[in-house]
This record gives sequence, C-alpha cells and structure tokens, in this order.
Amino acid sequence: MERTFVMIKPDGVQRGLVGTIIARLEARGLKLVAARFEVLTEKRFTEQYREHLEKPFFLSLKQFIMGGPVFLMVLEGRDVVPLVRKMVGATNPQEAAPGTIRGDFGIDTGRNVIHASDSAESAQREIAIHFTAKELCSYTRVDESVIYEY
Ligand code: IDP
Ligand code: MG
Repeated sequence: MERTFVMIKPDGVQRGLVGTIIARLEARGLKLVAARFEVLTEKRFTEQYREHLEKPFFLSLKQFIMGGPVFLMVLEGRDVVPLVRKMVGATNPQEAAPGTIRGDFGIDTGRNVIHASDSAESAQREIAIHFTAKELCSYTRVDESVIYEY
C-alpha cells in the first residue's frame, strides 16, 4: 500500500467543500491515515511549495494558501498517488475533466481547491513536512477485503 498527501486549500474550506471532498476519497475506498485542520506556518508553506519558489505566482500562492485554514490529510491505498491525482484533475480547473474535484468545483488555476502529491517521492517528502511518524495511524478498514481483489 502507498500513501499520499492531500490538502484542501483555503478556497475549498471557505466554500464548505471539506466534507464533500473527504466523502469522495473515502467512498473510493481510500483509507484516512492522518488529518489536521490549521493555518500553515510560513516554514511549512515554503517547504511544501519549494519547487515554485522562483515562479511569478509564488507570492500570491503564499498569500492565498496562508490566508486561511487548510485541511491536511494522509491517505492510503493501492497506487494511491496516481489515483488521487486523477480524482483531483488538471492544475487548471478549466482543463480538468468533469467528475474530477477541480473539474467539478473550480474555475481558476489560483483557486483550484485541492493539492495532492504528484509522485511517490513527493508524497514521502510532503507527508514528512506536515506529520510526524507518530501521527500516522496504521489500521485495517473493515471493507478492505471487498475493495481489493487480492
Ligand atoms: P498541481 O497543484 O496540479 O501539482 P503545480 O504546477 O505543482 O500544480 O502548481 C502548484 C499550485 O500553484 C497549483 O495547484 C496552483 O494553486 C498554483 N499555481 C500553479 N500555476 C499557477 C499559475 O499560473 N497562476 C496561479 N497559481 C498557479
Ligand atoms: Mg504540484
């Protein structure tokens, strides 16, 4: 089983989409392993988005992401990293397919509702930015035997 990092951004929180988004992820069969609701510190924001440090949108991204509370999650499942990226949809919601979270709930790239790790390496890095090993809960979902074929 793999793990991935997901963050419902301040626009998703403000718009009351936290429950709807978690419901989609849970209904897919993904297991919640950790979660926290908070305003990101500057340190953790910068670590999270370090690849975009030189981008023209970095400052506005920072103001936006640190401008309100976010809902952080770690999810577990088979091939969960690519699976959640597919559920999230394209970065620009205009290009995100209907049925994806961004395709159903977003319009602008700078207000695209949700973040999800883009590779197993990013997932490992991002989980470690926001959660300690102790905060990650290992347990078996009672429906795992009917969600997975083997
Ligand atoms: P991703 O979230 O789909 O992985 P990235 O290219 O890694 O997309 O960009 C990270 C985040 O930075 C995006 O989700 C979006 O919030 C923001 N962002 C990316 N490109 C732009 C842009 O051109 N204008 C404004 N914000 C952007
Ligand atoms: Mg990215």
